[in-house]
Amino acid sequence: MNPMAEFLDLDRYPIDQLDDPTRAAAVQHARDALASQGCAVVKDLVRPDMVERLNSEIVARKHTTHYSTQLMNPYFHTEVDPDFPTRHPVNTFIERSSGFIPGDSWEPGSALDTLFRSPVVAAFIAECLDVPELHCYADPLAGLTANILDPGQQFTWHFDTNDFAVTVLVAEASEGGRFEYCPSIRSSRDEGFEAIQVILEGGSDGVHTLDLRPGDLQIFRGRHSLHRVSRVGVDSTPRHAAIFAYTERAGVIGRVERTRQLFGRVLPEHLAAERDRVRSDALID
Ligand SMILES: O=C(O)CCC(=O)C(=O)O
Ligand SMILES: [Fe+2]
Repeated sequence: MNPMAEFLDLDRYPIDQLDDPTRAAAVQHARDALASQGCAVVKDLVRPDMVERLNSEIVARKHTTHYSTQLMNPYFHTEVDPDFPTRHPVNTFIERSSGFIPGDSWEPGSALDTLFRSPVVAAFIAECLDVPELHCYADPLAGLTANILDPGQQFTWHFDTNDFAVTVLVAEASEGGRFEYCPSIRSSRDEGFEAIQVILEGGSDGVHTLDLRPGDLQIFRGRHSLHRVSRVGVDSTPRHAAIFAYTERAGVIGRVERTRQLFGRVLPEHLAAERDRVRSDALID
């Protein structure tokens, strides 16, 4: 039996059986959703008892969460840029008040780390994204994280630096804490500032709200799709999401500035990687 059987509903999604037509159908379903929405959800992939276990692991490490409350623009910047008008996405700052449990909080052998490092899971996600192979993001802090939104917190509108993110919702908020996104609001050739500003000022045209439940796996292309997690109600239960970061190339590591912002510290690996960095596009960040 595949060791992942304890973690995943392999009856419904036999992702360990490369030739199984049910697996092929799940891949096709995800590819279609990614092509049309930039977002795919594999419903109930993680078994309910495993979701409970993952949540206990998160709760046990919650004291290591790095919370940062700041006003930021969609590019994670916090300072006014005088080269842009006042009413412009670059100069529109909204509260982000969530936190991350960092990668070095999970010891090898923990359930969350095992799921993240499962070759069966990575190969399935690679196929869904139609890329030859995926490697676990080598960043020691940002590779495997849990995004924590406690009552009253929100993760405002932003773009991800990575081309895609993989999320498993582990505990949902009883009020608020919904994942909302605007597919392809910018592209590598067009910043889409006007449309972005409309959303930042409260517009809802083109905003999708995801029906995400604990145990669902979400694959999201967040480089071009503005997205947020809406405010968790003050009387709500907290929202916990495991975030698995993968890269197409092996050995990729995060930026120093962003790492400090998200985790409050950097490791020597980050400083070394900063020296020989190659960017894939020219978008602001
Ligand atoms: O918690 C989530 O569902 C995703 C949060 C997010 O957008 C991010 O961490 O970049
Ligand atoms: Fe994001």
